[in-house]
Amino acid sequence: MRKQCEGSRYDTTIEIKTLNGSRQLPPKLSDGTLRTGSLPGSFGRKDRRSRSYYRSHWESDDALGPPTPLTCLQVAEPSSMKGSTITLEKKKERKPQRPSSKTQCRIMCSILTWVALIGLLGFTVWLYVKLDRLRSEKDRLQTTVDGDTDTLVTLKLRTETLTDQRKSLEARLRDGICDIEILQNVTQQLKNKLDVVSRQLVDRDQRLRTVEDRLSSLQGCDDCLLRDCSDVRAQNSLNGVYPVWPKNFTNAFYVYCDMTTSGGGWTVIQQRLDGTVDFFRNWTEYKTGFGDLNGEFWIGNDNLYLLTSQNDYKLRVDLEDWEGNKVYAEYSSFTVSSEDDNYRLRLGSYTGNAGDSMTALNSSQDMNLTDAQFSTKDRDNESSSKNCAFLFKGGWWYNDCFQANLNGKYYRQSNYNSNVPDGIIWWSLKKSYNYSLKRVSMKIRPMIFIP
Ligand SMILES: [Ca+2]
Repeated sequence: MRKQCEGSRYDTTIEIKTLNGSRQLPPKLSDGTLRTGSLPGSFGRKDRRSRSYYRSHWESDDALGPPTPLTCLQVAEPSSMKGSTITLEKKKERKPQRPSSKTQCRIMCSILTWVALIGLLGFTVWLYVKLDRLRSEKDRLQTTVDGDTDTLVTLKLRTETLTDQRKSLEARLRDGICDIEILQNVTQQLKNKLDVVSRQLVDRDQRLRTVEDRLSSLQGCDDCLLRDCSDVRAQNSLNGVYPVWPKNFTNAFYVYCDMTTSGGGWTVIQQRLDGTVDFFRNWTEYKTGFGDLNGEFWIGNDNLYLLTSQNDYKLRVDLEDWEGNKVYAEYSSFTVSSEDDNYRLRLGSYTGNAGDSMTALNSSQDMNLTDAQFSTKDRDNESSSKNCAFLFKGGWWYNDCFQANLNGKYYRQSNYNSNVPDGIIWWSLKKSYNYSLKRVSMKIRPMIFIP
């Protein structure tokens, strides 16, 4: 074989002759291609004019015209055929022979092979499609599983949070139950106390009604009215709160009566016991009175005026120090003027064992409280350049300023620390302004009272 390309010439001369010696075109087959037969160099290629034809007419017959240029030929060229003359003979037509059984077998095998290959290919395609679907399904399931996993994680976190909240609520519930039990106990205690107070109020109301009935029965009997505790003493010897009806006063008011001290019949006008009542008050409060008649109180300057203006009274001051010593001071007369005169104080002569801290004379300062007017932190009626009531935290008959400060600040100890002597002081007892007394009471009784 040799390769022949376009434009080249063959080095052999090939003649094509028919049996009668004339030149003829190579016979054509039914499909239009040349029958090459034993022609050497046959391509076995179906063409309307075979390349053998062109080759045989290349030099022998220019009248046929130039052949169509070849592009590239594969030519079988046995060496024995160089320079030889190929004679094409017309052969008798013979009936087409049936393919042998071997050929048929080959064809069948080829067909079966192809069918098998096609089937295999189809099966492969089916498997590929099936596999692709399975992969898609796997991806979908994986996505679902991933989503479910995220949901499970979220639910787990949510469950943990809810568990914590439940524990917290349980703890709060336990605390709330404890609080409720405590509140129930407190409520029960308050209820018990309320019952006690209610019974006391009922008892007091009964006593008040009894007294009011008695007062009503005494209407029109001027001498029958209870003017003060000395009148009450004639009928009742128990310490306690009683109503009194001073002369020239249209209403009764309650006072605490001391029925035991020195024959009793004392109308208590002031009492300090434990510091539960604040005595650093203004003018109005001292005018009307304040505190608890069964505890610490000031009777009120208006009431003092009403009482002391109806009779001649004496004053008794009982004192108790922190060592338990009890002393007293009495003044033979005691009167308080009206508010128009700022409740001016007038005192008689002193007797007792506490010392005189209300009328004693002092060489450097005027400490005699006789003729002193009452002063409070908001009403300065004393002669001092200072505001004694404000400075020493009380309402009192200050002068310049005092030796007695029985409405001063209550200290829960004898010797107190303060920049000024503002305690409950009776100077003549301790000869000191730094000793605050434990208990004090002031009380009045008619001079003519006979125990
Ligand atoms: Ca003053």
